[in-house]
Amino acid sequence: MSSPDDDKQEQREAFRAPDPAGGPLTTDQGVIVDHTDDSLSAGERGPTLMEDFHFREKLTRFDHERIPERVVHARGAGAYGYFEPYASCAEFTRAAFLQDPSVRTPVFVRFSTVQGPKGSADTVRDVRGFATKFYTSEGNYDLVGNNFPVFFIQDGIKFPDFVHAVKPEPHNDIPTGASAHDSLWDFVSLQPETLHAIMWLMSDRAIPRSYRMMQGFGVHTFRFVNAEGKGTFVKFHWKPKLGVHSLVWDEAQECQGRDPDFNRRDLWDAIEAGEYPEWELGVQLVPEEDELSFDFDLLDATKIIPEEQVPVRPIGRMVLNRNPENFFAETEQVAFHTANVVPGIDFTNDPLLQARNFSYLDTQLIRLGGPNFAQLPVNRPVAPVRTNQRDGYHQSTVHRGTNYFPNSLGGGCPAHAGGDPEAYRHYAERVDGHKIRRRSESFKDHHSQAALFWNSMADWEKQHIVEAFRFELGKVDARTVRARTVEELAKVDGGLAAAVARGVGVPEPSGHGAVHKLASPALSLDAESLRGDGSIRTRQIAVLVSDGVDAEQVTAVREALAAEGAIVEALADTDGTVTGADGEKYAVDRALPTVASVLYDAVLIPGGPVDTAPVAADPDVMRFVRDAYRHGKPVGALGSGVRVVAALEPEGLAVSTEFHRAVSDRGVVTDTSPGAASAEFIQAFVDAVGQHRHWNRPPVRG
Ligand code: HDD
Repeated sequence: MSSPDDDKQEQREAFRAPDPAGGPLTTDQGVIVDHTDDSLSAGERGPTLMEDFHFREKLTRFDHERIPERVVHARGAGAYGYFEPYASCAEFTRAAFLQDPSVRTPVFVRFSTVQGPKGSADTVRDVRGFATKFYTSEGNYDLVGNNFPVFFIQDGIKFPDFVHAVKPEPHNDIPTGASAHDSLWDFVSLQPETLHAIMWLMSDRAIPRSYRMMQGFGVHTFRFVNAEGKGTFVKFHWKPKLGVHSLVWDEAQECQGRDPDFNRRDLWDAIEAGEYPEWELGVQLVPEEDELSFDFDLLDATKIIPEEQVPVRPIGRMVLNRNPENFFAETEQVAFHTANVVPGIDFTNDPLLQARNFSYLDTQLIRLGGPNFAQLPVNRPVAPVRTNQRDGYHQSTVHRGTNYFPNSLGGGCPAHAGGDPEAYRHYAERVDGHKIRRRSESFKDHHSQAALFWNSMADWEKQHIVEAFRFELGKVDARTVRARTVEELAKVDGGLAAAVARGVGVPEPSGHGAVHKLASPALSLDAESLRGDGSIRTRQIAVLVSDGVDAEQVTAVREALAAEGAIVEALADTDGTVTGADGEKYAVDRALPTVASVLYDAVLIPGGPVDTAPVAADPDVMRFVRDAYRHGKPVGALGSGVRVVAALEPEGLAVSTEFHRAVSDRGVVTDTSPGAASAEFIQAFVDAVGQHRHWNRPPVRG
């Protein structure tokens, strides 16, 4: 029996363009072209001729290469992979792809930022999209989620308002990819339902280290339906195997210049290197009878169900193992739609979800230029498609036979499934009520879960949140907007509001205490469950080398770190080689001026018998180490390399130069012994890298 995964592979082969090496260049009509560098002209210096069909076709095709970018989530990166369930979920859902652990369902995932255009930088402060298309045997299922579990508004009719507010200001199209401007904060300060998601936006969750290291959430409460027609409310969670890790704001901003493609490159490189990212799919299940037993409304997408209240139950895993072959054909043309569901998965009356069920199809029609986008290879289901839908722009299927139902001329086909248990049947929810344009009372508490998020943060996370608010509001020109936002924050937490007020020069609110007591420790990046397996696989480690370096030591350390799965690069003033202490040439991977500390997860300064004073004096090296330290990254130093780190002590960097012993202090791992690195040093450095960042350091100057 072939699995949907095999079917998708086969389909892909069928849609691949002919091998460019298989013959000469042709026109779109298949006519062989002998020359494509000069247009057809009347004489050597004469005008171009209209009859040059190759010229006209080439230019026309070029002029029409762009399609409208997505109105939101324009900037993205995607990859293929597969999903497999751990066990049958038949008790809750009849969805075929959640039944059999031996069946792999192919997927395509697109990660994205929201605000910025297609060419904007990756490491902006923003929500990240996490959209998954499952090509199941029963049709395509799209789980179109984000890396935050809550959204900014409760009803989709507000979406254009919210998006207009966060997008660049209409008069000057500023800022690109950023929320730090007047209109967003004006909206936020007047629309307190945004506050919970805003807390997430101000936290480090909004600047992920890697798409491979972020959680995903379906956000809405959906409904599972089993074969007996019994419904169960469900919230979806993706948890990355590598743990959840973030950048710091200063670093994220510098990354925007040093490598605007930081996140998409990271995803691409990891998959190319065979380091396939993996997520566990978990579900929070709520029996229908418990619908009204929470102190918030399950239909309100600005609320989470704390994990402590309803645990997340792991049900399967997803692995991304193949990069697209063509960005436009696949990542750009992929069309997600929340209403793409399969039997066993259904909607709830969440008004945000209901609006999305309209908006996604509508947006694809304009973006992909017509109704036939499901025929594009990346969107094409592996399940057979038989419809009476016909014609339209870009129709690429040659239909035969009748195109209406009922018919007798076509033998009554395609026939209704009738009582076929495989057919999709909407959950028979009982609904009755008056037509009203009014928000339910149960949606009216906007502050207690914003406070829950704040209360759940570690001290260092709270500090980052305060700094983020100060940065964002500090960029807002209208003082009234700053003040009104602080007033709203005072309803979340008095201490937070006061700290923000002090930073942005508006009056501190009177109350300074906690307003709400709720907390969910599982939300902190310090939570054990978000730390991953502690492995250092795919962490980028810079080794700063120079002439006189102990090359033997470097080679051994590199091998030890590579054995743990880290990616180690030797950096020096210039590319090429340095001359080791033994007189041998040692290869350099990159020249320091082409990179920066922000592109690495950790730095190591090896030793050498020569005096390292000249290295310490190198401003590039000092900046590299200082930045790594400031950003909480592990810093390792061996032998005389310790002196480089110690040179930064006057600026506030804490370093132990204890003699001839591996010492690990707040992620600074040193050993002044000359020669080979000890096993203790390697272990301490690996542990420090495995922790990702070290927040308990004194601040450095400079
Ligand atoms: Fe949306 C794209 C996620 C609310 C309307 N959305 C889009 C994408 C993601 C999300 C990940 C990009 C998909 C891709 O990679 O192609 N959106 C969300 C989440 C929401 C949400 C998690 C709240 C829980 N969205 C939302 C609302 C509306 C939209 C309330 C409109 C009523 N979203 C769209 C859209 C987009 C879109 C305009 C733009 C491009 C596209 O759909 O294909 O239709």
